[in-house]
Amino acid sequence: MKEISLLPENLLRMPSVIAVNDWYIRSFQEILEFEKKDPNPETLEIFCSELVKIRNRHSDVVETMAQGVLELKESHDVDTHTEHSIQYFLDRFYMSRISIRMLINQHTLIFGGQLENAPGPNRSKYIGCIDTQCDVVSVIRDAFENARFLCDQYYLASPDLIINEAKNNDEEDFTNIVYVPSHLYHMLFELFKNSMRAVMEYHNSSNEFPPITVAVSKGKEDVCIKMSDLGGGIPRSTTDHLFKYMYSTAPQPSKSDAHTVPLAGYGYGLPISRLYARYFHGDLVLLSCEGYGTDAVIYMKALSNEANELLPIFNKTTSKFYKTTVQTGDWSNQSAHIGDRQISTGCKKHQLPQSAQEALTRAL
Ligand code: P4A
Repeated sequence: MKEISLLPENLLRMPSVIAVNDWYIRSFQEILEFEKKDPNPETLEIFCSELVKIRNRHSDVVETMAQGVLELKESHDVDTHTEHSIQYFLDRFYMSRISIRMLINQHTLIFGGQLENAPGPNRSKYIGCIDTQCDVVSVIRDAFENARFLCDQYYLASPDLIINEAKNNDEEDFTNIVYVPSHLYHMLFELFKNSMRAVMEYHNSSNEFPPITVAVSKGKEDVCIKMSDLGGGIPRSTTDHLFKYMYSTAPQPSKSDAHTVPLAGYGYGLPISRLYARYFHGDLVLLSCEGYGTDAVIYMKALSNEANELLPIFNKTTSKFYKTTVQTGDWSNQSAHIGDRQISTGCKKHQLPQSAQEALTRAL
């Protein structure tokens, strides 16, 4: 909530942003009520139901913030610094939201009165929403089938799926990991929709569609899921934009249109999917070859003890970020709009500006 107040003023005045801010104020007040209460069973039960109420109140935060950004775009010229602040803010804001909702889910599942969590022979493999034996391959199939359903509806055809399990040693169920299946599903569903859309549109004049290939591997450090399509790829200059909130903000298809554009890339699918991956110290990267196809890789920590949550913290550095102006470039291609290629994952003091880093990587 303190960070919301640091947002650019013109964004803070947008009706949707005011609405979101009000939800947080109300929920914070409701939670504070419990600070003074005696934690008897009755209070704990009310606490659970208050949490459910709060979860529901905040269920449309992502869409509503997107609406706020849209309102800003339509009423103002957005400069690079504002765009930068918005990217920085939304990454941190949505990451906090992922974390808070995870906590609420854990609490309501574990203390919500269900008996499934009882110990004993019927003990579930779940701890709250954490699956201690999350079967990666079945989540892949599930996400594929659901994306395929939308694809068939819209394009009347769809590519097949090929899964390669890259088993290097005798480990039996190496694709079972400790994970939150809904997070993995969210990322995979998003990537399948993108790949299907690219494949269907690139091959629209033929009636054969090359399959989407998914490789699953496990090393010492990571479990990797690589999704490859032959959908023609995207220009290198566009790849970064797909993770930008400002760039991805387009009017939402109306509810009645939603069924006609099921694979449309509206909304914040990719940036939020990458946050899900990063939340447990993994990552999501895109690598595209224009004229050929796109690879997307989801990295997840192979060891669950390395997969603790990654959270934004609010301190003096945070507010400095919103105040400082965008750095001037020191490369020949950056004289004018330097901010264009900068990504806002933080502002570590001794780091090169990201744009310079990327340019350097490219030059090498
Ligand atoms: N080619 N490759 C991709 C897209 C195109 C692609 C694409 C035209 C662009 C935007 C979009 C959906 C697809 C892909 C896989 C990906 C991402 C992009 O994971 O084949 O909607 C935003």
